[in-house]
Amino acid sequence: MSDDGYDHATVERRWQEAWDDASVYRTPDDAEDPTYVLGMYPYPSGQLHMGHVRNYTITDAYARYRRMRGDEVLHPMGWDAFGLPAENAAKERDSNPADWTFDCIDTMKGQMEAMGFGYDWDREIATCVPEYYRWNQWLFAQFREEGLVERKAADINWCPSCETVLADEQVEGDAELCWRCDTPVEQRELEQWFLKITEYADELVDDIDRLEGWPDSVRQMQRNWIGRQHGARVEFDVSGHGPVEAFTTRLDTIFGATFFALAPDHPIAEQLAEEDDAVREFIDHEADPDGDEPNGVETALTATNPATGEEVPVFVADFVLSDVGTGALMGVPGHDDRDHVFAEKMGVDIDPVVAPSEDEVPDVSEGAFTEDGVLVNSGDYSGLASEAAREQLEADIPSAEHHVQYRLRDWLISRQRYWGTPIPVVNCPDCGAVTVPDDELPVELPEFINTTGNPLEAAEEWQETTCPDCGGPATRETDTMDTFMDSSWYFLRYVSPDDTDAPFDVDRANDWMPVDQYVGGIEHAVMHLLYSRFVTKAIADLEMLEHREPFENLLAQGMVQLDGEAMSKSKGNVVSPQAIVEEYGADTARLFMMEAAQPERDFDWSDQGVRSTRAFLDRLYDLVAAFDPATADGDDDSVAAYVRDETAAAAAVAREEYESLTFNVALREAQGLAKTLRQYREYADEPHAETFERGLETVVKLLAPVAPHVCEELWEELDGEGFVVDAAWPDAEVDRETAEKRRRLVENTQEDVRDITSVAGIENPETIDIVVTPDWKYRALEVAVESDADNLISEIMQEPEIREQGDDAADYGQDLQAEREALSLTLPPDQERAALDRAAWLLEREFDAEVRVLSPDEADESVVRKAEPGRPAIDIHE
Ligand code: ANZ
Ligand code: ZN
Repeated sequence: MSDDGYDHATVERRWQEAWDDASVYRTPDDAEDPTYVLGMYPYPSGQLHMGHVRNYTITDAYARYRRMRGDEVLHPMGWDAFGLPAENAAKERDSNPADWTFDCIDTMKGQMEAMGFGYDWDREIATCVPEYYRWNQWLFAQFREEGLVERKAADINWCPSCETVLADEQVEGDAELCWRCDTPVEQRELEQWFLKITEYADELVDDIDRLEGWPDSVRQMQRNWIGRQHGARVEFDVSGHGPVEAFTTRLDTIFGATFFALAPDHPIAEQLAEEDDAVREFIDHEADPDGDEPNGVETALTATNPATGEEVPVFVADFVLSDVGTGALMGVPGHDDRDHVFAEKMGVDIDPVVAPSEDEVPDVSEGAFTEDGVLVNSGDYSGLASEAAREQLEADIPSAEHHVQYRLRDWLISRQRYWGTPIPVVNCPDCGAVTVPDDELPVELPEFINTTGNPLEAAEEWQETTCPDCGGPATRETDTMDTFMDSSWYFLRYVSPDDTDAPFDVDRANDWMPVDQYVGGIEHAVMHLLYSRFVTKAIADLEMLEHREPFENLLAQGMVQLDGEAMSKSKGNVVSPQAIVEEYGADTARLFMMEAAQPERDFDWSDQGVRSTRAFLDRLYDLVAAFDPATADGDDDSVAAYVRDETAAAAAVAREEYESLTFNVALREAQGLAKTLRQYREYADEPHAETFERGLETVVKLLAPVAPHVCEELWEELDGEGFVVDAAWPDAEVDRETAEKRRRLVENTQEDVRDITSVAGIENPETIDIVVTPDWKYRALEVAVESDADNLISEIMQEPEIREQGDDAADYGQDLQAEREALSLTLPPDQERAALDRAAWLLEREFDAEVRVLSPDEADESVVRKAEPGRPAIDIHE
């Protein structure tokens, strides 16, 4: 027995080894349908940071909870091991990316083990080994066969410093800087490989509706990224050039189309630039597609508005984007904000053609009216509602055609880097780009060459090969794949990580997928999740998977901050998990994080908070260590009954909260119960052995998913069977609502006693009488809650037992009527009485007074009169 807590280093090491020896976290291949809990795998940067620790504690706690609920659980971990930082680090150190990466993995794996995360390490994967990336290549080949791969010249974002192509999301801010090195990004044209994610655009948007286990914010971000718009394509006749198509979502405004505008790289604009110096000058020097202000230049051309027959001016304008729609638009300054700004600048007519209502034509001289409404100044169409007008105009204008447009672009997967999956293609002078056949996969990376630019370009020997089709000399493709490819299906690989015949075992994947609970950072809300959804669907269409969505439930965890700012190396406000684990132990770090906030919320790191979490664990340890069931011979009295009630309530509430991953609330229950048990021991000297033991067991079980090591130690101390991580969740035959009513009753009563003693200036109360409500009042409340009559009083008075109370009943009826909106049923009087009886010791302890819980017939009428359901009358004597 001790009372200075526990030695975390010894305890944590001990149980990590014991779990390991017993292979506690292994998921057998023949598991039927394990609950699949997954944290987004990390990039092996070398150090686990607090964001990782939080992410993985969430999944770990949930996985452990599910295990205690009796589920088989799949909880794997792996490494997103390809990527630029390894290549850069290798260059700096003149080593190679593989060594650097595996060193980082070693370190981080050690740190994860020190945190006590319960992974099935037998299923560990690393994407940078040929055994993994060959399946990227295999999938690429399958997709190419299916027509989902395309090679085309494309304008790409090029970072001159990293000498690589960047995806749009790797270009940051208005200044367009490289996400890694902050160098301004340039545009270049290169032959690139694409995956045609746009073929799945409709399904990707439509299925978002079914992702009910995802946060709304993420669903909305996915919708916006895909950006599906319904509209029409319509032709304007451009002088000397013939019909030119424009895309519009607002065909209803066409009578107000007072100009026409072309993107600077529209073919007609490029042609004009040859003849017109002003256009040339604008395109070469003035156009700024990212600027806030729309700029443009008027051309000598005119366009015929097909609705009005009028000729309108044609501009080349930088706010018209070449890769949106057709690269041309009809300008409607009366109803589009940007067009309005542009028209004012260029002196173009601004006409209202849509109005809030027929007799309320808006003044659009100062700003556009952008909402739908009723058409005005629109010939035969005036008077139609916008929606109807769009349909009608689409039918009537010969060149108009319904068109659905997307913001989503095909996925550019080419990277001109070394440390990624080689794209399995051979370029043959005769046969073109030939896919490497299955039996020649994997195409392995050659030795790393330290050079500027793409090391694969320098690997000449590696490049030299023969064409799989004609056998003639050919060269290997030197592009590697975007690492988002690796992560777009890794969750399937965990199902059969050592499979040498296929990327994953099809039957098992059908049984085990989808991931039941996915957890990761909000920074992946768009790309990673969208690519994973796409690849899952594409794989399903290869008839390899029956599931079309990979992640059933998604939690985007909040950030760990310091003084309100995200922890980051560059800000120098990083708290190292390792230091915390050394000083306080992994359990403390885990528990502090989970109790500090709901997982979705950001929260501030607090040393004070960490210390008090550790102090709690020490007190709990001491409480358990000091308990000896052999000498505890307290009575099974009302106090014991109270403790049992609270034990059951805590288990029931915590269960619900674990279910919804609101660990902070669940943990509050465990801590509250621990406090109750401490108070019980102080109050009773010797507690009732069984009750106390059951209480301690429950606290330990409720904490075990979050603080597993110390709970394992305490479980052993309590002579629990096996590991606590395998123990069954305490079953609690109470419903939460009843438990909460009881708690509210007790708390309100405590509150009332405190108020009365302080208001009446009672310093040393001798007796506290608590008088429970008479039955008839409870009956009246029941009637009132159920009734929808206007007059509650007459409704209540229909009950004989109430009516016979006379004026008292009428008074109470009035009270009920007044509080009508807030009425809810309390515990029935017999339960109320029992609950108060059991809780009396809390008041006794607090006020050092005798506490009596009385029924109405045991008390003075004047006191009874004040008692109401849920609010007993209180009578204090000094
Ligand atoms: C006429 C019109 C009238 C439009 C109106 C809008 C409002 P949003 O604005 O996001 O809904 N557009 C078409 N092609 C474009 C291009 N290549 N570059 C830039 N803008 C282009 O997107 C749809 C609108 O974007 C289209 O509908 C078109 O302007 C503009 F009161 O046509 B609209
Ligand atoms: Zn060939």
